[in-house]
Amino acid sequence: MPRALITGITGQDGLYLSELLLREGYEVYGLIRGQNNPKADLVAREVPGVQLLTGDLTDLSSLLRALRVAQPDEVYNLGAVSFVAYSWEQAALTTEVTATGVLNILEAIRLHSGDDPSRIRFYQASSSEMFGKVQDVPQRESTLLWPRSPYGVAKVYGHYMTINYRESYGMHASSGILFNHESPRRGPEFVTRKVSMGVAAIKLGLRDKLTMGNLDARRDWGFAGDYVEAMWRMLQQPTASDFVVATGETHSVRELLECAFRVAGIDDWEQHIDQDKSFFRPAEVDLLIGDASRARTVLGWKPSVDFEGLVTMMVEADLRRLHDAQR
Ligand code: F7E
Repeated sequence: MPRALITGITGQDGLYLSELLLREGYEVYGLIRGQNNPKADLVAREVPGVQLLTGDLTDLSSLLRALRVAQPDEVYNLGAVSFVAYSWEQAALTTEVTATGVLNILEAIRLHSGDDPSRIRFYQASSSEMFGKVQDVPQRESTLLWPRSPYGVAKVYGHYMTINYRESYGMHASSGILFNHESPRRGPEFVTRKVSMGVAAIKLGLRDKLTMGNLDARRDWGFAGDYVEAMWRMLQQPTASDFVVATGETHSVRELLECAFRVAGIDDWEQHIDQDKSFFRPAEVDLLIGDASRARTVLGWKPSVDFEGLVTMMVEADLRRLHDAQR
């Protein structure tokens, strides 16, 4: 039975990846941080087969201990301070977890693996935020990185450290440059979920307005359930490498709003939108669109859910959830 250790188990990707690995017959361990973490219950409820270990990406010895208990064949590093807007407010913490945390887990794997650092396969959750002020359209693995937020800068560090450990120690370490990926499990601070929850509440008459930031930003949004499949496929390759994972379609936040309100059957959507400067970012990533042809060719991966399908899935899930809560 193969064994896997996942950091960031409580996030949407951790949950979807756990489901996939359990389906594939893995013994799955999840690293959870803090004392009495309230999200432990969520993991136990959603993916009861996962065994939780306590530890923190900023604490090397806790990572070594987790590796000793889990004895994994594969490690997926999904843990991060992942909300871009927040990264300006807590830049040092973001750096410690999202950048130095990658070094800690790579170093823990190297120390734990003794003579053969390639025996544990490693996945690093890199991000399209690294492209920032984009230098190519669409963005691919070779595009020059130009991050625009402390989060983006931290992810660039993790990305290059992963490549460096592969090249220095022969580790089977792959970096997935994942574009925005969403689902009904997405946290409410991210724009897609904020919109799906807000639109559902407006539809059910629970509120009238949704306050947004920059409506012109464009993102390549895919379904998280599809993207964890790409992560897993990367670690099944004979050699480690880096892959862009994206849909190849780009839409603005305005189009996201239009689509979400349309799914809910509301035409005069602009009347329900306010804008507030506090939701704008000090430096914006204006346009993201990924070229995932390498993932398609080498991993045989392609997305199964398009933009319209994704927005429909999220709005319908929030409508159902709110409707049930009212009963
Ligand atoms: O913002 C704009 C905002 O917070 C998307 C993370 O998973 O994907 C995510 O990062 C866009 C930005 O995601 C609001 O300015 C407008 O242009 O959903 P988001 P993100 O920053 O793209 C990447 C790949 C990651 O790696 C990250 O971890 O939407 N926007 N109005 C807004 N965004 C938010 N959150 N709230 C608004 O009211």
